[in-house]
Amino acid sequence: MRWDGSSFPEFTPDNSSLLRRHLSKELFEQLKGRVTSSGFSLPRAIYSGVVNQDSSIGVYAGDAESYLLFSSLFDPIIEDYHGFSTTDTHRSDLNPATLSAPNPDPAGQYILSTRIRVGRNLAEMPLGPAISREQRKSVESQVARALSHLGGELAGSYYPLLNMEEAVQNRLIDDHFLFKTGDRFLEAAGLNRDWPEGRGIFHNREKTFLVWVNEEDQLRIISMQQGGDIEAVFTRLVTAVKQIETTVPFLHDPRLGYLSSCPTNLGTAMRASVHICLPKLGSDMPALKKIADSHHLQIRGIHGEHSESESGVFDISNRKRLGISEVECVQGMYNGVVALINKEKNL
Ligand code: ADP
Ligand code: CIR
Repeated sequence: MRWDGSSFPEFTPDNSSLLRRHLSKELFEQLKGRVTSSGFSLPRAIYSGVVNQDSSIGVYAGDAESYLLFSSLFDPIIEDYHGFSTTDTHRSDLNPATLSAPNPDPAGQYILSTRIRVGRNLAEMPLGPAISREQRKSVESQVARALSHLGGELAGSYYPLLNMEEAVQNRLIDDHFLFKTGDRFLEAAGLNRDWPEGRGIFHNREKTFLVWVNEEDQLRIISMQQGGDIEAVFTRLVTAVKQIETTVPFLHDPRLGYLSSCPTNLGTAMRASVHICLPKLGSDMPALKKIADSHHLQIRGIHGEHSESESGVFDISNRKRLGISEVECVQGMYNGVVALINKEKNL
C-alpha cells in the first residue's frame, strides 16, 4: 500500500492500532501542515502505521519537538499504552539495592536467559526518523568513542554493520545479540535510510553487555546472560548506562523521561525480559495471556517483536515503560515470572 500523505488515510476494518483509535479526520486536518524544526511532519510520523495496517501503535516521533507539536495525537496514544496522563510526571530509580528479584529458577528448569535493555538518543540530535546521514554518522562516532573508554567487564569492541560478513551478522541475529535487517515498520518510519551505514554493534567478550547503534533508537544498551539472575543483569546495565551518560548526554524530557522514536519506549525506555520455557501453560494461550495481563506483561516470540514462539519458549517482558521507575519495570516482570512459573509447576 502507498499513501501520499495529503488526505486522511484509509484504515482497514481489522486495523486495531492506537493510531487508528486516536486519529480523527479533524485531528489529521488540524495537524497535517505542521513541521518541526528538523523538518518532520505528521504524515511522516504516521506513515508506518498507514502502510502497515497490522501495526499495534503505528506512529513514530522524528525529534523531541514532535511530542509537543503533535501532542494532540501522541498524548492520547501515550495514555492508552502506558496509562500515563498529561498531568503525570515520570520518575526514575536506577538503584539495584531497591530491587528484590532473587533468581526465581535457580535449578534452571524454566528460564533460559534474561535480558534488560534501555533505549537512548543523543541530546541535541533529531531522532532516527528525521536524522540526516551526516548526523547519523556523527552519532556513530561519538558513541563508538564513548564505548571505547569502558573498562573491566564492560570493555569490548565496536563492529560496524558496513564491514560485517553476512555469516557473522546472521549468527549474531540468530543468537539474539543483533537487530534484524529490513524491518518493514522501521523501513516505513524512515529509520532504515542509508542502511547499513552508521549502524553497528558493540559488545564485550562474553556478549553479556551490548550496545546497538542507530537502529530504532540511537543507542540500545543491553545487558543479558543465560539463566534467571535478574539482579545481576540489572546491576550490569545500570553500571554501563551511568558510565556512558558521563560522556554522551542523552535526550531527556522532564515530563516524558528519556525520549525515543516509538512512544512505547518513552520514560525508562526499558524492556526487561526472560526467555522462558512454559510447555504446559503455553499450550493454553488464553490462560497464559490472562496471567501475563494481570501483571502488565507482554508476550513476544522467540526472535523478538513480531515473531512467533517456538517449542513452548516465550519472551516475557514489562509492557509499560513510562510513569514507572526502572526498578518497577524489572520488579513487575519478576513478579509476573514468579506467578507464571508457579502456574506451570501446578499444571
Ligand atoms: P527490543 O527488545 O530491543 O525491543 P526485540 O523484541 O526485537 O527488540 O528483541 C531483540 C532481540 O533480543 C531478539 O533477538 C530477541 O529474541 C532477543 N531477546 C529478547 N529478550 C531476550 C532474552 N530474555 N534472552 C535472550 N534474548 C532475548
Ligand atoms: C507497530 O506499531 O506495531 C510497530 N511500529 C512497533 C510498535 C512497538 N514498538 C516498538 O517495539 N518499539
